[in-house]
Amino acid sequence: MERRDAIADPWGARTPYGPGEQWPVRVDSRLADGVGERDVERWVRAVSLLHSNGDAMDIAVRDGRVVGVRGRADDRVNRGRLDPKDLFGWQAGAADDRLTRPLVRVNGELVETDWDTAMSRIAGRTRELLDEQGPSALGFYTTGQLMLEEYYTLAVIAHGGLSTNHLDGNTRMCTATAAAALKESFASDGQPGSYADLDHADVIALFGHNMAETQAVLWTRVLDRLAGPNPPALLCVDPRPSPVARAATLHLAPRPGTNVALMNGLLHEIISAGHIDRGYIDAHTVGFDELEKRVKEYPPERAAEICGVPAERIREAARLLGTAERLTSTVLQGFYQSHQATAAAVQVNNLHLVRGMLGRPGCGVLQMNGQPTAQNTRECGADGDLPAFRNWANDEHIAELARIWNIEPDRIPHYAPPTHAMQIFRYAEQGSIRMLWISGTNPAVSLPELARIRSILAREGLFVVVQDLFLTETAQLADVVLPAAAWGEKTGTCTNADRTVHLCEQAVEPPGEARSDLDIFLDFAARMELKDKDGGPLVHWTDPESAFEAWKECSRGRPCDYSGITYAKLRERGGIQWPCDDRRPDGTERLYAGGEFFADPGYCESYGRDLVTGAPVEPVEYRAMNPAGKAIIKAAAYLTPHEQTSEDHPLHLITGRTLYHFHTRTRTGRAPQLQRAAPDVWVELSAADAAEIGASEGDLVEVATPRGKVRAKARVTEIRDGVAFLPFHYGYWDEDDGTHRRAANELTITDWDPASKQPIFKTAAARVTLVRSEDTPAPAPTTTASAPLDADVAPTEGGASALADQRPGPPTDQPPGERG
Ligand SMILES: Nc1nc2c(c(=O)[nH]1)N[C@H]1C(S)=C(S)[C@@H](COP(=O)(O)OP(=O)(O)OC[C@H]3O[C@@H](n4cnc5c(=O)[nH]c(N)nc54)[C@H](O)[C@@H]3O)O[C@H]1N2
Ligand SMILES: Nc1nc2c(c(=O)[nH]1)N[C@H]1C(S)=C(S)[C@@H](COP(=O)(O)OP(=O)(O)OC[C@H]3O[C@@H](n4cnc5c(=O)[nH]c(N)nc54)[C@H](O)[C@@H]3O)O[C@H]1N2
Ligand SMILES: [Mo]
Repeated sequence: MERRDAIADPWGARTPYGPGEQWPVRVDSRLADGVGERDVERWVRAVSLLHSNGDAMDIAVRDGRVVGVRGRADDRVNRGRLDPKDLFGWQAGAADDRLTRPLVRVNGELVETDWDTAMSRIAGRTRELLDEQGPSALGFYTTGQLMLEEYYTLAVIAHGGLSTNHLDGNTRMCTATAAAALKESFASDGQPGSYADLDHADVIALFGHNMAETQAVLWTRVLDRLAGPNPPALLCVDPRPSPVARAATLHLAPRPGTNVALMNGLLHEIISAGHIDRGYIDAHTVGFDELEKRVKEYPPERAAEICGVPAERIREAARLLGTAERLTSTVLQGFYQSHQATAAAVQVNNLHLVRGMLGRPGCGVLQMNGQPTAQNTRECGADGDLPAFRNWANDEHIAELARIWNIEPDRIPHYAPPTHAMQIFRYAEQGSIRMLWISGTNPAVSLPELARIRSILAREGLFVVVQDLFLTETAQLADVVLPAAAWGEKTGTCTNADRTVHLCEQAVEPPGEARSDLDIFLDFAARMELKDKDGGPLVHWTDPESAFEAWKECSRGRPCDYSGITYAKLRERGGIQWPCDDRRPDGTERLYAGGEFFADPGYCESYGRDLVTGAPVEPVEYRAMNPAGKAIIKAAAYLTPHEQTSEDHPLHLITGRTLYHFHTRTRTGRAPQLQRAAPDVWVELSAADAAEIGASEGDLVEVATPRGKVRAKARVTEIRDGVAFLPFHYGYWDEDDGTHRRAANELTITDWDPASKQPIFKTAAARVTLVRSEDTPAPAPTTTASAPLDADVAPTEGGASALADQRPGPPTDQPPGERG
């Protein structure tokens, strides 16, 4: 057994392997100080909840408390590995400031109350609003961090019970573009590829995805391939010097917001060099001619000019992608959170379609998810879409759903596409949405343009319910706060970015009176007396397993078919990839083998949208364009970002993440090892841009956009000139000072991609000025994309409190009977 400082060495020891071999096992574990494996009373099956990778783990329990975690050697996703957030993040569950009782606002103050008072206040207000105005007064804003059973229950309540169209998730900020890009190209959500494609690929391309920091275990899989025989070539497209960029064979650092131009330049070269699969294109796709015509306008010199990348580098990248025999690509927020998000992500699908590289080992696209269960939000329809990838514009699909729920079809709103989150907040601002129920998300830190969000949440006349673990910035603005049970305190299923379904089981009791989100939604459904058309309860399940069984029926025959999965099977086998049914009892590694798609006009989830205006394509247009249900190649012209840099605001501001924190830090900020690794906000600047304002490492600067100002210490890095980067993890105030704001979203703009409606967190124009020189370095990690140029900055380390075990090789101490 080896120990490592998992803060200083987040990816751990290499276990090299070659193409087509199985990724070796390495079991990572971390127990509380003073606890040994012998002291653990029970290991309970779970899955990681601080990213979308879906790493399987066991929770160690002693005396009714969580005392540690261990990766599961037998699971297809991580083969035993855990990342630093998984190794230390569980400590937040036992934080002494967890919410333990409901709160209601009385004379302006939040005061403790009992469940009955809190829930009857919510049900009472709902009834009043339904009587006064009808369903359009009710909005629900949920998350990508609950469990499948919870989302499905919420979706049935909102769509089938209350008949409101105003239901969305924070997945709108996160992976709406993944869904939209898959719907554009394949007419349905559903990840084509599999993590196992990384075992086979000879070229791996990461588009706007800092996998090393955001799916750290998946990155160890890439590192292990790079360390093994016949390693793949790695292409990185990111303006920052991320660990991915440092490991890459080729790194392109485009100007933010120019991804479409870059992709068109790459496709121009690939098509003109004839690196395409004509047979595949003719047999399995529509739309190639338009793409060929469109990309003719983007010779490498033009793309180079727009993106600020040398034309020769674009040619090199095109050769790499064009001559790959097994290409695996991933796409994430560098593409998704910009003004042409869907158009850019679709070009990655096009790359795979023109090269015929789908549905075979090593030939996969991963339009990545971010949050642990964003996939379930989308499947269950808690993002406003209809459950099980049904098509809101297809009356047959509405009728089918109505049959499953035993209600009249007209109770399911489908007069227009579901209301997206940014529009829900707009309606709340205008006063037509009068109740907003927020679960598992902290919009007062994570939505764009916070000054506006604060004023909406504080509005007189908007009844705000917040369901969370902590009294977050958002909860502080609520009328009712409901204390939720956390990971480890409840049971349910979670599906990761490669369609792997895991069971995550309850290990300990929630603190105080906290309840699972499922129990809260079930209580609400009962109080509202939601009925089917025979007078029976609309929500007829009572616990996680019966909710899962109901969901299975809803998913039967659809692309995300769960009908062949049971809790017992998940306990026995670990992760299973959907679709899984009678015909495919072991699940499905890759979608679209043999060029079969879910795109038939009568079956598909979506007819697509216009990439420029976002207008939905009409059913008749779709039938005419794609009668045989092939994959759709959609071309796009590059459009300039909405907010341009200027003399006043000369820098491109991008925002994002660091390895050690998760989002608004409600959990990672309460894990001492993680908090110490990145204790406060910083801003990354290039040496030239820092010099321009007379700043150097650690100096205090102010970052300003037309929306607001933030103060942060400067970290000087190898970031592309002209670009500044702010992590968005830090809430309102500078903790030492209490006067200057520090949340990145004080600066971001209320604007979104027309097709996916995903907000633009990654292109704004900003001005950075020096506030004062300081002689301590920025509080930014040195192990990550924020690695300093200044060699004197002390390296990020966790020390004695951050040791974790790593055990290579097959596990000897995990007999099957012992597993959860
Ligand atoms: N440690 C950690 N891991 C996480 C999370 C977390 O908070 N912390 N959150 C999870 C969630 S919900 C998500 S959505 C994922 C997000 O995972 P990622 O998408 O990997 O993370 P980001 O930091 O948002 O953005 C990725 C990269 O996009 C680059 N970028 C910015 N603008 C552009 C551009 O115009 N073009 C290109 N090509 N690149 C650009 C940035 O420099 C950044 O390195 O991470 C998940 N995993
Ligand atoms: N500037 C900028 N802004 C961004 C992004 C960016 O890159 N830049 N990224 C966007 C993206 S991709 C995302 S995903 C969002 C994330 O933004 P948020 O969703 O707002 O971030 P979190 O901090 O994860 O908030 C989740 C909340 O749920 C609570 N919670 C955790 N588990 C449970 C549970 O089981 N039940 C309940 N009821 N509550 C629970 C947590 O305590 C926390 O308060 O931010 C978006 N905002
Ligand atoms: Mo996300």
